[in-house]
Amino acid sequence: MSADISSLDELYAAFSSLSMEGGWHRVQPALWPVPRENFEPAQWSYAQVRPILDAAGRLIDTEQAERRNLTMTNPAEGNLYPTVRTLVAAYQMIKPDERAYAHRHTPNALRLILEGRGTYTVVDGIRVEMRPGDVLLTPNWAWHSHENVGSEDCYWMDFLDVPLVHLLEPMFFERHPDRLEAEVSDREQADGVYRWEETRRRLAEAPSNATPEADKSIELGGPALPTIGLHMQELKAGSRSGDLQTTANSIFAVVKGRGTTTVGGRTFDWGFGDTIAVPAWRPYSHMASEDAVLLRVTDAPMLQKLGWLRGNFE
Ligand code: GTQ
Ligand code: FE2
Repeated sequence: MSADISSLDELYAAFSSLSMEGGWHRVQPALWPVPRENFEPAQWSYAQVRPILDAAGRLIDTEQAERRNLTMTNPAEGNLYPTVRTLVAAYQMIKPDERAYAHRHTPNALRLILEGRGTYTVVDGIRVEMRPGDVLLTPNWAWHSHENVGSEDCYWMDFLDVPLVHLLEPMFFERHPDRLEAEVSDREQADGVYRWEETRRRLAEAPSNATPEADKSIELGGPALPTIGLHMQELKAGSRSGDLQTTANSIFAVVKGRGTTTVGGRTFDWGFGDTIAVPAWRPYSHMASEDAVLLRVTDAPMLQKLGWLRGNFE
């Protein structure tokens, strides 16, 4: 058989017929010198999204929608889902007397509450009120449901490592057989609950200028989830971060204040509730025009464990 191959054309035809490719013959190289710009810097404005969530609230009830969430799709050409390579962010809203029934999935999730009181999330039988500024974790395979027993619409942001699970394949998902967990107990504090009051207190006590990322930065958890790191970062009015670059993929959520982020040559003005996608290796910096707090959501813990975390900070 090999004796029949006497030209390059025959050689290429021979390995191509076996679903093989010559390393020297690839159309796209398999290795390149520095991270590619596969995802785009992007921003979502909460002021634009909120009325759309309200419209969804009128048109879609929680019986039809398991979750009334709007995911933020990175505008990179051909992309259908991720916000950055490994993470997806979404806005979610729930109205008084609505319930989002219990389910569990292998993707890890967390929520940052934006507005509304009287809404609770139940995570593995522990019921916790969700209040503005709180960050609440829903780890891999934990049952979770949400219920609004108050009188205000509740708005929050979700962050999940679903795109990472898509890449690695270990996806499992199931709805609770009884729709809701039977045994539920109320808690003010629990594992995976980072209250805004505690965050504020920790930021007030944190040292200034310990990182080029912000005036002050504290980590929630250590890390919060095996795949996701969380940092609350404070920039005082008029201050600017360093010029930052990292292999970690990041999503920033605006907890407080106003400012500007420059990412890969794009500049985004932001305010309360906005989201900024900072894909891997894109140079970025923040500037605050008012006292500001950003939540940085990243895949840094995973890159760190694997020896792939590089950059000019941390
Ligand atoms: O609230 O359980 O935005 O499972 C995406 C998937 C929220 C949730 C999302 C989810 C949830
Ligand atoms: Fe979920």
